[in-house]
This record gives sequence, C-alpha cells and structure tokens, in this order.
Amino acid sequence: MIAVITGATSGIGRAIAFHLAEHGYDLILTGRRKKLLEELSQTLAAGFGIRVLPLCFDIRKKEEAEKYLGHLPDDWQEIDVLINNAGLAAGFHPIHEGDISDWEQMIDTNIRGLLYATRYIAPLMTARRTGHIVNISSIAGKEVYPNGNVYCATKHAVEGLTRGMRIDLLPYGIKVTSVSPGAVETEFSLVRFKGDAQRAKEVYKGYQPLKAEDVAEAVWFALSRPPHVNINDILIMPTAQANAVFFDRK
Ligand code: NDP
Ligand code: 8X3
Repeated sequence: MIAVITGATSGIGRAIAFHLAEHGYDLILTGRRKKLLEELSQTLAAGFGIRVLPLCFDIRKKEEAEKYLGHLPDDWQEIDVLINNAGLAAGFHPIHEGDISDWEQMIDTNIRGLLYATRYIAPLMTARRTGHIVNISSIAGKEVYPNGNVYCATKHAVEGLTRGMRIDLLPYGIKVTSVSPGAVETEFSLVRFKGDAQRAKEVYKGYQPLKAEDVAEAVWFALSRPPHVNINDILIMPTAQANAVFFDRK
C-alpha cells in the first residue's frame, strides 16, 4: 500500500505518517522544510522498514505540484491513500482589518494546494478503480468564530470539495472522508500568530487539547474499515471543547 501525506513535517501530518508507517504503508511525504522532511523520512524508513519518498515543495505553487506529484516515479504510481493535510491559519483579525497576504496564503494552501494534490493523485486512483482520499478539514469547516473569517471559509470550501469529490469519484469506488478536529496542540497556533510562542500557548491553556496522534487514530479508523464501508465525516473534539467557541478552561 502507498499513501501520500501532504504537510508531513509537523503536527497532524507527521503523526499520520508514523501511524501509517506502523501499518506498513510506503509513504510519499511533502512539506517545505527540507531538513525536517528528510529526517522524518530516514526515521520512518529505518524504523519501520518501509519505502519513503520525500517531496520538498510548496503546495501553493501549481508548477511545483505538477513537477512532483504529476510525475511520480513508476514504482510510486499505485497510490492507495491521499491525505490532504497541508494547511494553516494565518492571522486572527476581524474581516475589516485582515491582512490580504494572509488571506491569500490560506486560500492558496488550504484550497488550491488541496486541489492540486487531488488533481494529480486522483487520476492514479480512478485508473485502478480504487483509493481513499482523506481531507483534513476542521471544526472551522462546520462553524465560524470571531476573527476566524477567511480560515473558516477555506475549511468550509474543503467541506464542499469533499462532498463534490465523493460524488465524482463514486463510479470508481474511491472513498472520500473528511476529518474535522477541534483544537489540536501542534505548530498551528505558532504559525497563526507568526511565531509568538506566548500567544500560541494561551490557545491551549486551562484544558487538555487534542494531540496530533488522536487525529491520526481517527484517520486510521476511517482507512481501516472494510471495502464496503466509507466513513464520510469525523468531527473530533477535545472533551473540554463544546464547539468552535466554548471551552471549559480551569
Ligand atoms: P502544523 O503547522 O503543525 O502543520 C502544518 C503542515 O502543513 C506542516 O507540515 C507544513 O509543512 C504544511 N504546510 C503548510 N503550508 C504549506 C505549503 N505552502 N506547502 C507545503 N506544505 C505546507 O499544523 P497542524 O498539524 O495542526 O495542521 C494540519 C492540518 O490540520 C491543517 O490543514 C490545519 O488546518 C488542520 N487543522 C488543525 C487543527 C489544530 O487545532 N491544530 C484543528 C483542525 C484542523 P512546512 O511548513 O514544512 O511546509
Ligand atoms: C483549527 C481549529 O478552532 O482554531 O482548525 O479553527 S480552530
């Protein structure tokens, strides 16, 4: 079995990579941070005896996505699983104060990047009439919250695309699953707040957030169902988080 995981250099993508390696998958891993990507690839290949193909590129760039995902080596073409995980929130401002380059970064990564990866990998699945695409959405794809505006909109787009993919890929027996976590302690908030570690820490203060491994387990649940079962949607939250805005902080 071969899986592609976008955004595997940290957080949820990295945890999914470990989980799938444990289950014997060969892995195609993407991300921009070359050193992290190469170290992870070596660790997984040596630790689990699997093949790993690291592809270091920016998923926002169509030409790079085509160069790497559109031209996979012959022995990497039989893709069973695509995890569309690469994504981010940038900034946290009301709509009238938002930074337009933040908006572009989120739209280009969370929507365009997911589309590019899907466009290059899905035909390899339709040709074999088998495969499973898992889109990492968010509670932000189900609800909106103050200052979440554009990030929430990108994740609402992921939800719409997931439903659309499920219809278009139905005749090919390809499963499509959306996994939507609430707060997960990863580099997510550090990225959103542009490296402000103190502010990022506040997000997870006073309650136990999800770990990336919790999300990886949910993904694995969907991937490991029998052929006739598709898990459409998983919404996974910390016990201390009721919805996008209500937290039980001690
Ligand atoms: P992290 O910041 O820890 O990981 C994000 C990953 O995406 C990194 O591997 C990063 O790699 C990659 N990435 C970001 N931009 C690009 C790009 N332009 N090109 C290639 N790769 C990119 O955050 P999470 O693990 O938390 O986020 C993973 C997914 O989960 C995202 O889609 C996020 O929206 C979603 N999510 C997160 C939640 C949370 O609370 N943490 C909750 C719900 C959903 P690199 O920097 O090396 O390029
Ligand atoms: C990440 C979780 O609630 O910050 O998608 O949007 S949230």
